[in-house]
Amino acid sequence: MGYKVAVVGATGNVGREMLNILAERQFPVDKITALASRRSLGTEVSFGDTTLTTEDLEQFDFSGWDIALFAIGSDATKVYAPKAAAAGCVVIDNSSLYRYDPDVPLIVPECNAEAVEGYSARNIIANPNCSTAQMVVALKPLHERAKIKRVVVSTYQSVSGSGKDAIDELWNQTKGMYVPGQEVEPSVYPKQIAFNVIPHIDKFMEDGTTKEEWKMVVETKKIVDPSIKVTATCVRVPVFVGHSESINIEFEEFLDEDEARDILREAPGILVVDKREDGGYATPVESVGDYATYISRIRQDSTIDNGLNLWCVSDNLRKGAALNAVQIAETLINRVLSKR
Ligand code: 11C
Repeated sequence: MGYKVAVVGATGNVGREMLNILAERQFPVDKITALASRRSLGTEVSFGDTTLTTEDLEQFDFSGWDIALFAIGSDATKVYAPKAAAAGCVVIDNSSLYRYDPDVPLIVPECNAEAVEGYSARNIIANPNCSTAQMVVALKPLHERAKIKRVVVSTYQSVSGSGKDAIDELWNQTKGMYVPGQEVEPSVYPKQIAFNVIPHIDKFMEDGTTKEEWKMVVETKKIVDPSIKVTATCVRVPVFVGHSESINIEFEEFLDEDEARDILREAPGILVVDKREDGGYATPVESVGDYATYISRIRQDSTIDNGLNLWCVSDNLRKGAALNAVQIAETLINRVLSKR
């Protein structure tokens, strides 16, 4: 049996990846539509070997549609997600709008697939922030073995996390460095991103952290365990696609680095690349276009009793957004819709 699936925001970076991944994974689709704002109306997007012409989101009637994958900003989501949900279509939302709503499950299927059953309270399921998604895939299997007390994470996040204009800004600013008169002033970012790093993602909170850092704290608690303490520093780096994270973990119990490596090798969604030699680790360039979250540099932290360090890399447009959303849709089908 197939399903009627709408991709909302189909012309954006994440929307296009959603269509690619639905096709790649042979998602059971009976009918598919690509929806976009008036501005992008009529744009053609690929779905496997076929081409879809975008339809007008504003006019669209979601009645009779099973699943809508939303990849638009929070403001537009606030208007259209409740419309879709009220029409009986389950919304899987990539924005941050509903993530912290207690009636909306926030899901990374490798960690808390069972939470999908809570979808019916609002007919909405939330997809986490990209930097959280890849981290919790690594934390969950380790937490099950040795109970995590505290995580200290620093991120190295690619510009694709800020959308197409940011990709253009990095590209044009980099080229402009070498061409007199073609220098590109910062516009998407508050400082130069080419050949630089910026310790600031999303808006500042009152306590001096940023919203991106806050999201990593709150979302990890909701997805894995509210008892885990997380402190984060989120940094933008001049990389097009692929977020990296340096993660320091303190456990309740001792966990040997070799055992941790074995646990992660067996864990769903993870590929361990961890040879202690030149190039024996993953970098964001290698993660592009992949489903896996790569884990490298697994090692004991000898400054505390029960500590480990690791390096975590993933394609932020895939596991951090589109892939996770499609995996949620698959989980919804397997655990709920197919049983009706
Ligand atoms: C970034 N993590 O890299 C952000 C993008 O809450 O879904 C995704 C923001 C979000 O800028």
